[in-house]
Amino acid sequence: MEKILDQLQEAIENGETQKAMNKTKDALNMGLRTDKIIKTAINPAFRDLGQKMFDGEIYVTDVLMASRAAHAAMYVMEPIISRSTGQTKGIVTIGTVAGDLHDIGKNLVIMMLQGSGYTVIDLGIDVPVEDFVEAIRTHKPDVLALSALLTTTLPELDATLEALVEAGLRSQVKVIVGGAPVTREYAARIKADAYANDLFEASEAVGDLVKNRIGAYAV
Ligand code: B1M
Repeated sequence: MEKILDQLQEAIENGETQKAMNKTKDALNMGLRTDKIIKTAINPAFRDLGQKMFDGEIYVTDVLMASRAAHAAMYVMEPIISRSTGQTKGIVTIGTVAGDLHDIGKNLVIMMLQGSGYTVIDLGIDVPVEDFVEAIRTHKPDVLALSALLTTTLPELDATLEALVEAGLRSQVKVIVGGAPVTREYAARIKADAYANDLFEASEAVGDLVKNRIGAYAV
């Protein structure tokens, strides 16, 4: 069982899209759960890639190829993760902050939220503060979910929360923040309502926020 996940991880790291899709299908056919596939093959692939990129062993183009292979694996799992429940549990507007092009983690969070029954409005990547503010006015979501993957784009989380206060919208929406460099302490400092470390925590935290509960992920 573990061998298939090693092979999937390797296929993603090598940017082998077709192989990544086939291995994901094989893993599902063997009865492996999507959360196990994500945690044991996809996440470690990006941990390795990140280290190799940091060490200068690979280039951005290699990471892009790997991203494509990971997207393909996610595409195979999407119908299982995003099984619609028919009725929406709440509306979540999500985006990656300005200056940041990373969206693999955000897209996993979206899949998880959709699979858990939320309506998700995805603003995409590199989203300016003003667009988040406008989206709150237009869509009136229950939750605003902000993703940041670079230490240099972390301040955009703070800037977005401040802009919501300035626009008089802060009390109308709960805000959850996440992404590799984000910590619970940082989330508390910028007065976000919740922080989540991964897609599973994000889904539980959004559940708490929508029900207006102070849950385990409140900051
Ligand atoms: Co980028 N990159 N990258 N990169 N990249 C990192 C983040 C980095 C850590 C790599 C490294 O140096 N070791 C580093 C950041 C260093 C830092 O800031 N401290 C880095 C850098 C430096 C850069 C560039 C500057 C490189 C360059 O050009 N010289 C550049 C910046 C571009 C930009 O954004 N302006 C860049 C570019 C890219 C690519 C475009 C090539 C590609 C992104 C492709 C894409 O996303 N479509 C890329 C990738 C893939 C990575 C790594 C290798 C992998 C990120 C990833 O997708 N992980 C990454 C290294 C690493 O993370 N180990 C790296 C897998 C994903 C499932 O995890 O995104 O963490 P993650 O999401 C998780 C959680 O964080 C959480 O849940 C997700 C699922 O469990 N989560 C949330 C995420 N958002 C959430 C929101 C929530 C809750 C939870 O609520 C709202």
